[in-house]
Amino acid sequence: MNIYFSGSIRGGREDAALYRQLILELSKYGRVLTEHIGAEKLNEELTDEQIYRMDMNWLKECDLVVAEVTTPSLGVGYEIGEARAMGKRIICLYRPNTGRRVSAMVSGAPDIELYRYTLTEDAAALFATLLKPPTS
Ligand code: 6IA
Repeated sequence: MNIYFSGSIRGGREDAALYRQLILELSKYGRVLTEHIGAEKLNEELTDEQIYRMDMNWLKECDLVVAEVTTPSLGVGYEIGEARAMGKRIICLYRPNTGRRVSAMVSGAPDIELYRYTLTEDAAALFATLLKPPTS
């Protein structure tokens, strides 16, 4: 299973370490195509056009999108919208204890799975109930 992990980059990197942990957990269930979202340092060599093309191709290839939506990001919202139009399964994760409120365009969408959590361990337990590990 190819997993597209989506998380804020220019929207703010406050949660980068958390993204790293979530990506590590998700890699138990499939190949995470976007491991760089959790990277401490981002590759600044690509042009915006290259980034867009690369990400849209990965989005087409993926079987599942997992988006951490606590830090609001235009790019994450855009990817969720595109993935929804492609008919992909979308799991959104959100931490209400940060005091932020998730956009109604995510929480109100009937075909987006939205889960609230606090700790990485909670998200890990959630993945265990929602996703199946690869059989071989
Ligand atoms: O609007 P944002 O930048 O917060 O959007 C974040 C989302 O857009 C992520 O889920 C990524 O999939 C995608 N994205 C945005 N920027 C990049 C990037 N490099 N590399 C890969 N995916 C990206 C940005 C480096 C830049 C600071 C030069």
